[in-house]
Amino acid sequence: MPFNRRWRRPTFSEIKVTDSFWSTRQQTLVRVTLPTQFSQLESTGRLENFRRVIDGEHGKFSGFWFNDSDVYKWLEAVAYGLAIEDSPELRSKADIAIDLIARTQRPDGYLNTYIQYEKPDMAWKNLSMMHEMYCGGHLLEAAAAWHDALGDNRLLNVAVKFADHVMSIFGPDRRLGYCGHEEFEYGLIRLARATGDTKYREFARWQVDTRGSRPSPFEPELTDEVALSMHRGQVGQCLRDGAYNGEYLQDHAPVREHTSVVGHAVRAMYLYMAATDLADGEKDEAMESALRRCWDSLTKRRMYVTAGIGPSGDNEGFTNDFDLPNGTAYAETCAAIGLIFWGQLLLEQTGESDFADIVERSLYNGTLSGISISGDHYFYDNPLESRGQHERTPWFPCACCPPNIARLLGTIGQLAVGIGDDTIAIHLPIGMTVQTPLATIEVSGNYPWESEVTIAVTPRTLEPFGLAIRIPDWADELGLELEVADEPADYQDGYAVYHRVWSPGDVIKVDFGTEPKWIEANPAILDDLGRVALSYGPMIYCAESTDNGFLPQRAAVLTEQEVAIAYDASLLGGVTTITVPAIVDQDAFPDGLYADLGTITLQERDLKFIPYYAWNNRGKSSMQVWLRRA
Ligand code: FUB
Ligand code: ZN
Repeated sequence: MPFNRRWRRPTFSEIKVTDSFWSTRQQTLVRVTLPTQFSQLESTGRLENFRRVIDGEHGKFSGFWFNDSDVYKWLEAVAYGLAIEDSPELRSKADIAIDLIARTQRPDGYLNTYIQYEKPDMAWKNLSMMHEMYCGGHLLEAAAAWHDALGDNRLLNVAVKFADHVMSIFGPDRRLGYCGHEEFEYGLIRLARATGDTKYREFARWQVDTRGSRPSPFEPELTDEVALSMHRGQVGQCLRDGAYNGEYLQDHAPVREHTSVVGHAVRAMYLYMAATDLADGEKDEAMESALRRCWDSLTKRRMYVTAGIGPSGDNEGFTNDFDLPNGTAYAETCAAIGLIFWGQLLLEQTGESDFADIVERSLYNGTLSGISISGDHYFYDNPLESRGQHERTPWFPCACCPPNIARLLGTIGQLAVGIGDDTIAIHLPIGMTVQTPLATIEVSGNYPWESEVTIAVTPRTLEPFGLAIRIPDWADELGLELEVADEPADYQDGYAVYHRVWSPGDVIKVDFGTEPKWIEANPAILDDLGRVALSYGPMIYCAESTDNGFLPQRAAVLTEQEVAIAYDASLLGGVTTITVPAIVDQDAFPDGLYADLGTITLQERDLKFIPYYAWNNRGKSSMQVWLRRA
C-alpha cells in the first residue's frame, strides 16, 4: 500500500477511554504522574533554569544542556491529561511553566536556557550535540498539543517565533543545518498542522531531505575548538577510523538510501516519524521503500520480543542484526515509545495492521514497563532479565523517559481508533466510546485479560459505511459475529471489515481466542538459544523471584504440559497470572564450585508468570522473560 493517509486520529472530544486497564492509568497520569513530575522539574532545577535566564544570576545551570526538553514534554503530556480530566491544580502548575517559557524567549525568538544562561554567544555552534533544535521540537509539540487538545495558543505563539527564528538562519538559501538529535522535524510538522501554515512542514521536509549531505554540517564541528569546547562527545560518536561516520545520528546517508536502523535508537525513531509523515500522499517511492526497509530491519532483526529496541548503552542504540542480549538490554523507554509513534504513523498512512501489531506489542510490554503501577517510578532501560540489580526510580539526571511515557499515556485513545472518510477502524479493542461524524461506537469488554469484546454501533447516517476490526497477529482463531445478520466480513490488510447500512443497536461480538502461547526465538539470537518466552494476547510474560521463592534462572519450563491461568484482582493492580510446570535445580551442592555430573538434584515445581510490564513493582527481584526449556 502506498503512503496515502487512510486513518486520522480521533480528537479528545471524539473519544473517551472507558477501559478498565487504561482508564485507571490515565487517572493515575493526571492525579499522580504529572503532579509528581512537576515537583521533579522544580526540585531538580529544570524550571529554575528558566528563572535564571529571566532574572539573571541564580547560581549554576542545573543538569544537562537539554533539560528544557523535559519541561516541554511534561507540558505536552499535561495538555492531554487536562483534556482527559480537568484538574485546576495541574493547570496552575502548567501556567507557571508556560509563563516562564514565554518570558525566557529572546525577542528574536531564540530559546534555550543552557545556551542563553551559560554560553550566550554559542547559539547554533554545535548542532551535532547541543540539542537546541531537539529542545525546540519538543516545544513545538507541546505547543501543538495545547492548541489541539485545549484550544490554548499561549505556547503556540512562542513556538511560531522559535520556528521563524530557526528558519531565518537555516534553509535552502541560508545555512545548511539540522539537529544531531532529530525531533525538530516532527515538531515542525505538528506546528504546520496547528497553525495551518505549510511553510513549517516544508522546512521539515528540507531538513529530512538534506540529512546525510556531504560534507555533513556536523563534520566541521569535529575540528572546531569552539564547538568542541561545549561538547566533545561527538568526536567519539562520529569518528570511525579517523573519518566522519554519521551513523550515530542517522547522518550516514540520505534517508532514501537507508537500508537498516543504525545509531541512537530514539533519534532514529524521531527521524523516521517525520519522514513517514512527510511521505504522505507524495508518491515518493524511494522514501517509502527506505522506510519499509528500515522498519523491517528493526522489527525483523533488531527488536526484542517486548518490542524494546536499541540493545546497547554505548550508543543508546542499535548494534548488529540479532544482537539482543537480555540482561544488559538498554531498550530505553523513549525508544520503545518512539517505535509506537512511528508505527502508528505507518499504520495510519498504509492501513496495514502489521504496524498496529508492533505498536500494541510495544504498548503493553517494552513501553509500559517503563513506569510503575503507582505512576511515579520509572525505568530508563528495560532489560529482559535481572539478577536483582534493577529498580525503577522516581526520576533520572537525564530524565527524557518519564515525561515521554506521560505524553504517551495521555494519547492511548488516539492510538486505538482510526477515522476514515467512510470507515472507522478499531486498532486496539479497548473499552471506549468514539463519536465520529459517521457513528457512535462503543467498545466494551475486559481486554487484554478477556477474549471477548463487544462493539456496539449507533449510526449517524443512513448511508453505508465500514467498520474495520484489526485481527491481531497473535490471534490464531478470531471469532467474529455480527449479531444482527449473517453477513461475512471482508478481510483487508489484516482488518475484518463490515461495510453496510447500520441501524441503532447493531452489535458485533469479537472473540480473540486469547490463550497462553510459548514463543521461540530465531536461533540467530544466541542469547535466546534453548529458551522460550510466554505470551498471553498482546502481553509478554516473565517469571519473577517474588512470586516463586526461587530464581527463575534456575528453572527450565515444561512446555508440553498444561498451564493454569488465573485473574488476580488484588495483584499488581489486577493481572492474569499463568502458572507453568518447571524443573528447578535444587540448592544442595557440596562446598565449592564444581562437582561430578549427577550431583545436582532436580525437582518439579510450579513457576508463576506475571505480565512483563508489571515486574519490579514489589521491590528488587530476579526476573526472566526467556526461560530455559526443559
Ligand atoms: O539526548 C536526549 C535524550 O536523552 C535521548 O533521546 C535519550 O536517549 C537520552 O540520551
Ligand atoms: Zn528516554
